[in-house]
Amino acid sequence: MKKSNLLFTVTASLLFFMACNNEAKKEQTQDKVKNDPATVKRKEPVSQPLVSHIYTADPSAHIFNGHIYIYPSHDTATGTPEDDLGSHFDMRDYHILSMDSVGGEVTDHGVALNIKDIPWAGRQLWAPDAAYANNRYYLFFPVKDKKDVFRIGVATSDKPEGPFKAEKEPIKGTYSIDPCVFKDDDGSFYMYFGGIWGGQLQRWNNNQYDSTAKNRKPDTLAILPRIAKLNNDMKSLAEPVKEVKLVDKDGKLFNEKDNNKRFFEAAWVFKYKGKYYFTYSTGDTHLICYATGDNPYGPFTYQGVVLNPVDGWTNHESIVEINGRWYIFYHDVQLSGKTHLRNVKVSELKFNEDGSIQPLTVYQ
Ligand code: FUB
Repeated sequence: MKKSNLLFTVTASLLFFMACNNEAKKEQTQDKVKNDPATVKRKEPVSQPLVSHIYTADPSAHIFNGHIYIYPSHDTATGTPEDDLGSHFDMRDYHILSMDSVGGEVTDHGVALNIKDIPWAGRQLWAPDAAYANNRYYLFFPVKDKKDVFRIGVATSDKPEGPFKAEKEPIKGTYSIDPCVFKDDDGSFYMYFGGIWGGQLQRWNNNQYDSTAKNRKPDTLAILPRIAKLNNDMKSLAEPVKEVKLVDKDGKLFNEKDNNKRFFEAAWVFKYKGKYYFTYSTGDTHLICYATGDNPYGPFTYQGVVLNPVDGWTNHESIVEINGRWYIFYHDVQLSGKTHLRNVKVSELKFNEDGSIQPLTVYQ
């Protein structure tokens, strides 16, 4: 090789090496910027809290008299220390919200029921639901009794927004949390309920209470949600409480370790094109999932995710049709950044032609 050619080759290689090195350095810097919390662009929520003057969670939405009524928990900063059983979710009353359309003005109707006015209640008014029957409105609510055992109570009103008057005793035979009262096309009402961990469902086997029962081990069958038909008085169960089977596509029950699919809490049931949709939260994996079945008792076959995790630990959904569109009501912690001070939101939900739900992510 001639001397001049050699010089050209060495210079070209050097320039090439320098260019590559610069590119690598640039990529490293870009990566650093991308991952630096100070420069990370915060994901923006696609929906805003429905109200911001109080904290609200666990929204159960219903259409009554042509208006949208939302029955949420009312989160409050009571100062109760946080623990694994959720003692910091120390709610003491309910406020009912209403609006005429999604995106419209939201009215807070004030205190609809106070824990002081529930004769048997101890502490922690958790996620409620409501129903209309017998020309009255029924508010179903979980609260710990004076022995610190969660039970489900009922209160009545002649108005959807209350005020509600609680019955003297919890509904006989009920336990745990998160009642969801579903009305079937034939007019029958069914109550779904249950929640594990702080919701105490692990303490109930064959409807018998065992205060010493612990959360299940990963390789054992997952605890199942519960159902019972309601009597016409809407204040009592028409039958013993049964388990609701939640199974995979092969008809197999989930194990506790299948915690991105197994039931944790927040049952909500609706009907779409003749099928029953059982939706629920997976709790520690923070998903809202759904399973479908052919009758209110199930079994329900797991289908997939409805709502991906939101900011905060818990989530709790209700899904309703409003003027031909479907909406999911849920909560996150946009206003406070604190697990137990949540705010309710609503987003549109889309179905595919085959009845499957398009999984929703509520940040962009
Ligand atoms: O709000 C208290 C509990 O947190 C509810 O009952 C659960 O569904 C979870 O959202």
